[in-house]
Amino acid sequence: MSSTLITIERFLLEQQPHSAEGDLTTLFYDIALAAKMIAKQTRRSALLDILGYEKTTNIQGERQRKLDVYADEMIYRMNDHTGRLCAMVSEERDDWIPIPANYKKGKYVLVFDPLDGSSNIDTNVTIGTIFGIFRALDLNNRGRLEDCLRSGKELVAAGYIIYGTSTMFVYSAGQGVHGFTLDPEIGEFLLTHENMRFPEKPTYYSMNYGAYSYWDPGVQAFGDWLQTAQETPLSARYIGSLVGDFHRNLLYGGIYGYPAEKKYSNGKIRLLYEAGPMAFLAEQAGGYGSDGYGSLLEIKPKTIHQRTQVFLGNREIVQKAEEFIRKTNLSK
Ligand code: AHM
Ligand code: MG
Repeated sequence: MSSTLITIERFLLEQQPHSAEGDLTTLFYDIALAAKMIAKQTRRSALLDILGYEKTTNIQGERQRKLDVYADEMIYRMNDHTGRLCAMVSEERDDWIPIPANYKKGKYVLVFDPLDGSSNIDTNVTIGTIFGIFRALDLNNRGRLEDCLRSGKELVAAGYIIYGTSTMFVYSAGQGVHGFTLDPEIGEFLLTHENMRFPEKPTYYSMNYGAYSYWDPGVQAFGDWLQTAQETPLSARYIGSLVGDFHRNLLYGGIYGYPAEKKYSNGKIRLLYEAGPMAFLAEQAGGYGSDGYGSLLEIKPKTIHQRTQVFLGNREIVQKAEEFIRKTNLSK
């Protein structure tokens, strides 16, 4: 924990000059500003009668909540005209988003889930925003689908905003993971967690055991091992909010898993704008992200909303999941 007051802007400019050069820094400012607007609206959502469903359905076949739509709009509007991006992808929109022809285009691609874990909104439980930033493949183009369909290992930066008891902005530009907490009185994100690392000793496992009977046998064997075969048993914590579950496990050590199951035969989590950025952050914090067979960062999405099985957290435990899954496959 830092004892001096360092704003996110100052940190980027002074501590991370390599990532602070030009557009990337200002892109972070814009995302942080959108995050403040979303945080404000999230806190007041019940008062503003903003809860409940929109009439529209998103590409995932899920009814959109009003706050999802607001968050999507905020991030889009903060970034469409700045000249820093050439394309965006949002969980809430069917297609990739080009930059309007009347605006200058930039060299980065922003992919995001504006409000993840949104089934938690009505119950006042933690939700989050997830984002990833890629460099465009060809700077001469205004942005194309292929600039968006990228593997996690190509990420220049990634991060999340957690709307919990306080609002935090956690990001990595490839030089460690750093966390900033919003002081709502002054409206600034202040550095509170410099160089976050998974503690060596894990504390929690976070998977929905309600779906156990639908998991593959290898995942079931891993699930059993998590519950029984530990010297010091881990504790179960699952709130069904990837950002919240990941953040807690980053601070205390552990694993988050969303295995393939009956309803989501390829897993539920989206590769491009959820699993990829989280795996990037996990690796930057000394952990690992896997689809159960290998690194999530190696998988190139074929479609922007592609789903994947996911295991994220302390490297040894995630590798244990791979071990169980591999063993069961071989014995088939
Ligand atoms: P969403 O993108 O529709 O909000 O869904 C993603 C969320 C994750 O944050 C969370 O871990 C998972 O879905 C919870 O799903 P479930 O309720 O099936 O456990
Ligand atoms: Mg989501």
